[in-house]
Amino acid sequence: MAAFAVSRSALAGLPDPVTRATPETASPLIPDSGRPYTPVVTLNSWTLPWRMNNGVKEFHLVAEPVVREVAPGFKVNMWGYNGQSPGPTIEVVEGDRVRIFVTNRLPEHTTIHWHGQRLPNGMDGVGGLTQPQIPAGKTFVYEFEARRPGTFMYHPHADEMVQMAMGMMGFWVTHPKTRHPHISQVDRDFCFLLNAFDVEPGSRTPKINTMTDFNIWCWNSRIFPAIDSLNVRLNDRVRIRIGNLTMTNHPIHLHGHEFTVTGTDGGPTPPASRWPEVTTDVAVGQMRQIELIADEEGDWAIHCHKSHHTMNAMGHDVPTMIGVDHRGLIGKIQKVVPDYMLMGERGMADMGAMEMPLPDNTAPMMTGSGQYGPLEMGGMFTVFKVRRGQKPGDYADPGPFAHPPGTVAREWTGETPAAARSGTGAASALATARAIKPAGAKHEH
Ligand SMILES: [Cu+2]
Repeated sequence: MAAFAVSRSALAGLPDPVTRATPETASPLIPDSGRPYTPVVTLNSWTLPWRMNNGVKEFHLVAEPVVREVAPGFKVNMWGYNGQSPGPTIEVVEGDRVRIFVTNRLPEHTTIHWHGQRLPNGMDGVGGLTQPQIPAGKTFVYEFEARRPGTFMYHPHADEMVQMAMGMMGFWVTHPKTRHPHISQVDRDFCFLLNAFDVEPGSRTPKINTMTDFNIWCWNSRIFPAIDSLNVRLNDRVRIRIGNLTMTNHPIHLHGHEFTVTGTDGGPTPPASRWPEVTTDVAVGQMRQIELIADEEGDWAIHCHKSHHTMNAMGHDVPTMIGVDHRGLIGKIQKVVPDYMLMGERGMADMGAMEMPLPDNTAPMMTGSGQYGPLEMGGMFTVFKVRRGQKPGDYADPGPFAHPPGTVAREWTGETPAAARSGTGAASALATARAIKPAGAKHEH
């Protein structure tokens, strides 16, 4: 209870903290005061409203325990800000004077570090080094000028291993105040954080001492198919900002388009330094912003390319059974263990469709269905939906792509020509060499 003892009088004069109860993607927050800008859309999250006070933008963040719906039917006890993990995105404009009140409703002290910002050293948020810790129940205030435009994030620099493993983090975007030569104006601007948790199947609270062996790979504390799709209009210029607060790197891959990396947490990259990519690695503690013209209609996958990161929690001790012939064996086992089920004899794709009994509050390992069946995906995966008919400013999910006739891979029912094999080349040359080797010849090096 002590953690909730922030009295009304202690909060007098502060902006009321705004909280949010749902994990849906909020509409972009159109600025109603201060300099104008084109707002971002934070996947399965929202932007924190502010108030202007004598020319200063005032925000109020509340660090507190939250329950995050990571996927329908799978809720996790986390720590976050203003009702959610991650916390709300903070959007300001280059040159803004920013004042952020931070109320600590956690059971232990915290701080907030403003990753990537130019600011006075004492506003950098490193507990013990640049400021005293914010004790449980207290409110501190940070104030600085948002000096350079770019893509940033915020997170505690206090009991970091625990607090970040529990989901404390948020996005920060500083928009340019005028046209910037290295920052293009885009039609859609998305952002999300890469984060990871270790939640045992059937439990509700992350294990906080896990170093690398996480099992829930999230974008903004959500897993596929609960990560909203990125819905754009054909030929939109699109920017996607990604920050990594997990303990490993994530090669983020977009299908069907090339993009360029136009910025890092260090700021916009000079155009002469850019080259086309379809995958960009986002290392630990890094931010990348990518840009592209969405000029191919369709439902394009966007995902981490580490295949274990596009799955949800699974047993780690499952042996590889591909190619093992179990015929005859399974019936014998089922006489003793009636629920015995065989996994993976022909690969593990069947898992995507299988209705396995799962412990309560557990996400299926591979899931999500498209118009052609199960995707066999989880974790860090969603869909980039490009549509001719998507209205400007409309972020609603347009549903599955209607493929033009004759443009979907299909079963071949005609004559099947003999497959060419490479074995007539190198392998037979080797066989010939062996054949002509005199018996008893020694190895030469
Ligand atoms: Cu990954």
